[in-house]
Amino acid sequence: MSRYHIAVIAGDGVGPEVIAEGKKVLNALGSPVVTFTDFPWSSNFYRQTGRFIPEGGLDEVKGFDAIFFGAVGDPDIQDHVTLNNLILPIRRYFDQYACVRPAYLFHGVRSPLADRTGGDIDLTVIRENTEGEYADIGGRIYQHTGQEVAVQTAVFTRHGTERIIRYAFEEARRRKKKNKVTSITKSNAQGYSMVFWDEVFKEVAREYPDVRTESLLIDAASMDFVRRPQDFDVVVASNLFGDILTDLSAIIIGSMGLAPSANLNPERKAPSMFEPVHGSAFDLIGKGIVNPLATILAGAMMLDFLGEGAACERIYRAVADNLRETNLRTPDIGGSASTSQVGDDIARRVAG
Ligand code: GGG
Repeated sequence: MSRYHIAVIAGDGVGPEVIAEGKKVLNALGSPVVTFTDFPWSSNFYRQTGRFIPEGGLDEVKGFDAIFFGAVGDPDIQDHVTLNNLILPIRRYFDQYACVRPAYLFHGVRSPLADRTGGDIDLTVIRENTEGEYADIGGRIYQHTGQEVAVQTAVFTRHGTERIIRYAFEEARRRKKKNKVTSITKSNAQGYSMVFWDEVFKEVAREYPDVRTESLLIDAASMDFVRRPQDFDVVVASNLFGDILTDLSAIIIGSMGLAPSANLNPERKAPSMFEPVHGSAFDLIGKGIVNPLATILAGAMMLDFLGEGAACERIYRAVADNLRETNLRTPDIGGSASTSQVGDDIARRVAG
């Protein structure tokens, strides 16, 4: 029987609440056996120790099969501090360059878009996860004077751009759905980096003559996610554009609480990390009503990546059945159930 050792970083805000339900569902599987080791890395840990991740912490996590992550963000700490000291270093250290964010409109969930029903939206955004606009390069001078200057540099390497675009084409083949990749840039205004991205996209596309392609500007793509979401299959975008588009893809399938995310090191030289797309949601902390399904689905993605396709399928089916058959759901998708009631229902279905 397979046994997987998972490093758990519940993090901030509602992170511990959703992670508890994610673990509950993974434990309910029985097989494969998933064991958890909790790491307290978070904004509270930073307040206590002065660090988000202790010295040598990442090397400690390196030996695990995967990382299960909750959320990051704290009302009293600037967001760029939490991000740049917790989640971004993990993505970079383990070269988790492919951020995979599927968006599926489940039967029984209401999309805010008119006339869209279950299955109408089924796309996945592949977000470049280690460079682009999130490269921590820049500076400020003459702060708090009239001459103040701030510079932030986006980094697009051939290595990084080629590999994420290639990953997107492979994903289109793997999904066997519309067999299409849409590339997102802003190359009409960003004449260096994004024109470069467009060129690499065309080059890599030649290796995949069986896959249809489309290139859109981010502004047009945002409009089209609302106007014609059914036309998208795999969408590949830079770090920033992928981040923004996946809030949009989450809300058109009904809720941020339904959107899982995988930060993959596809070569498996280091652990990959699985988390909900949503953040720490300060307004929901401690109320017991945060939707755990994004985290539960992230757990399913984790099993799939570990080679446990059947276990992944059991969790997906349990979520789909819950949403189609019951109103046992949290308030963000029109129910009145608590976080743990939803987790209990999914766990019961998974245990079969
Ligand atoms: N669970 C994901 C999370 O906590 N996200 C907070 C956030 O703002 N993340 C930015 C990012 O994903 O790059």
